[in-house]
Order: sequence, then structure tokens, then C-alpha cells
Amino acid sequence: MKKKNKFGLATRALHVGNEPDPTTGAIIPPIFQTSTYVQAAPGEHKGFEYTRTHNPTRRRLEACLASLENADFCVTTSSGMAATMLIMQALPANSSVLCGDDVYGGTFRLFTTVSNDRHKFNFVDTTDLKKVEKALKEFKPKLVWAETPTNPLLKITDIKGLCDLAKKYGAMVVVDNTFMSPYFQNPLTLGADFVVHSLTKYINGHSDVVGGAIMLNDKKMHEKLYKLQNSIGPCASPFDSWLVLRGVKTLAVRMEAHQKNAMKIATWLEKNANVESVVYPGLKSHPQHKIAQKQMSGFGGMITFFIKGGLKESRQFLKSLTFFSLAESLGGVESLIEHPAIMTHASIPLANRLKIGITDNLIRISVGIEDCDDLLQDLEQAFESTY
Ligand code: P1T
Repeated sequence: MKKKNKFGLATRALHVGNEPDPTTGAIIPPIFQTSTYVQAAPGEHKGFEYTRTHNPTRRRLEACLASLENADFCVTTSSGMAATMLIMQALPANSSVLCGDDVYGGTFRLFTTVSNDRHKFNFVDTTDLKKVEKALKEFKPKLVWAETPTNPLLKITDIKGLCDLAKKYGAMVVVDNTFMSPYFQNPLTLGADFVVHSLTKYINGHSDVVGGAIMLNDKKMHEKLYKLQNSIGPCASPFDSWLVLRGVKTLAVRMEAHQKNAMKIATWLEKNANVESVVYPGLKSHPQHKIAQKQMSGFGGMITFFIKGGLKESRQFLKSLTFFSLAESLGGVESLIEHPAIMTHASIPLANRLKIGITDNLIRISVGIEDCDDLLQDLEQAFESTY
């Protein structure tokens, strides 16, 4: 495994890009909340002309995030979707793209209703490398897009296996690493060409920023993405960059706490008589548990489960909770719960949803870092009010 960084991730999350301000010694770097920079004479400046192009706070965040994914470069964006859009824009027109069949609803919507003007998309179950190889031969994609674990079904793709195959057929690989965060998984180290994150989730961790990032090692591609970023304009704002720089400092401790609670809750749900089945990468019953153990250093804070019954039971259960807020999004310190079919994945046509298993009794939990006993009691009382 290639490892470029001499310091551990928790140290890098705190110190890379977070160096004290050189002019004042302030331990916390200032927010350069400015749109423009004064020039002494036309074209004579200190390397900063306009904030869409450069901003010192954003630059600090990019240095930190590149380091966390063992990458040479990072481009931050105004949302996770903007990061995805930039990559689509960086591909030559009329590229073939092969995408996992279970991805965030917004990614599916972008590919099937916006970027399909420019590229040709095909979808495949990336957990099945035989199907992937067949699709690589048939569609000759320029790019393979994989989420692992997937949103919301938590299916796991063998990243190294996928990247080896893609290379054989001349395709680049993007891994959306939002669910694991750089703390539990580093796809570039396993052969991916790009890592994408919604910073909105674990990296920021406090549900107060929408942001995105692309991490990569290819200098030319970085220049291309950076130019696109500047031309199109979906850059991360100085204040959002500063908030993420602050949030990411605790990534290591937060991820450990999320995982500890998630493991307890998944185990508890698996024994619950009102639950049909539970999907959590840390459970032995997870179909790709062995791959998870191989490529992830932890199993994360996301759980998906199938409640007994249908929409009626799901609705009643979701309405009855106190500490699990019914809301889209994930990865914040507070627990969230949602109904993918009606909420995050509503933009996927019903037939596609049913084909991959997003049914009306599917519930997704983003386990927070509250006291686990309180979370378990909350779930217990919601089951009692449902059945
Ligand atoms: O919301 P935004 O920052 O634009 O990120 C989009 C995105 C990209 N990739 C994954 C895996 C995601 O889960 C998301 C956003 N997801 C949700 C809002 C959600 O509740 O699933």
C-alpha cells in the first residue's frame, strides 16, 4: 500500500492547513472573507486576484483534505453535486460512463437528466466484477463511477478489484467515499483515479455546511478541474471552507464514536422481532463483510434496515422518534433517520428503485454520537408505538 504521509490521520486533520496565522500568530487561521484583492498596479498582486479563483482559507482546506486522502491535489466545491458535475465536465464530450446501480439519488438524477446531454451512461452492479467486466467490454467507458458503501443499500465494491479491471480496459475510476470518510477508507491508495466527497457529511460533521471535494494525483487533470472550477464557478466559500477546516479536526474521534454506536445499534436491530433484516458492513451477515474488512479500517456510522410491514409501519416508526431527527443528509454528530423511497432517492424511478431493493419498508439511519443507551431506548419506544 502506497503511503505518502508520515503522520497519522488524526494529526494531519488537525495540523495540515491549520497552521497558525504567520502574520499574527493566531492559533486559528483567519477567515479570508473577501471577494477580491487589491493590486498595486494592473497585474501586480500577491498571487490572489479574485476569490472564485483563489482564496487562502479555501487553499488551506484543500491542503488538509488532499493530505487526508493521501492525494497530491484537492479541489473543493460548493456542494458534493458540484464536485460530481466538475468531473463530468472534465470528460471529453460524448464519453461513455459506467455507474454503479445504487448511488445517491441526486447523483442518479444528475447523470440521467443533466449530464446525459453530454455523455452516455450505463448502470451496473459494481459489487459484481463479472458484470463490470462484461459492461467494460460492451460500453468501453472512459470512466467508472462507484459509491462504496452505496447509498442507501450499503453494498460494498472491491475497490482494488474494480480499479484493476478498469485499468485493463482503459477506464478511469471515481470512488465516492462520502460514507466512509478518509478516516476509514482511502480509495486512491487502492488504485482509484479520483475520490469524491460530499463535505456536507462526515468530513464537516456538524450539519452546518454544504460542500464537496475531489482528491486526485494527476497534475494535468487537477489543472483541468481547477480551470473548470474557476470558469463555471461552484467554489467553496471562505466561511464554509473555514467551518470545514474546523469540523474536520475531530474527524478521527467522531468516526470512532459513530462506528461504536452503529455497531451496537445494528446488532440490536438484527435481534429485533419487528425488523426483517439489517444491512451494516460490520455485521457478519453483510454479504460483502470480508471485502469491508479488507479495504476499510472501520465500518462507519450508516445503517439500513427493513422494518416489518410497509409504508404505514415506516411512517409511524419514523414519526415516533425523538433523538433521530427525520431529515435528509447524514454524517453529522446528531442522529438522523430517513425514508429513501420518499426522501433521498425519490428522484429514482419506482421501477429502478424496486429493482435494486429500495422498498417502502427500507429505513436509513445516520447514527450520531449521542449516548447509545438513549438511542436504543428511542428506537425501542418507536417500535412499541408502531406495532
Ligand atoms: O448534498 P451534496 O453535498 O451536494 O452531496 C451529494 C452527495 C454525494 N454523494 C453521496 C454519497 C451523498 O450521499 C450525497 C448527498 N446525500 C444526501 C443528501 C443524503 O441524504 O443521502
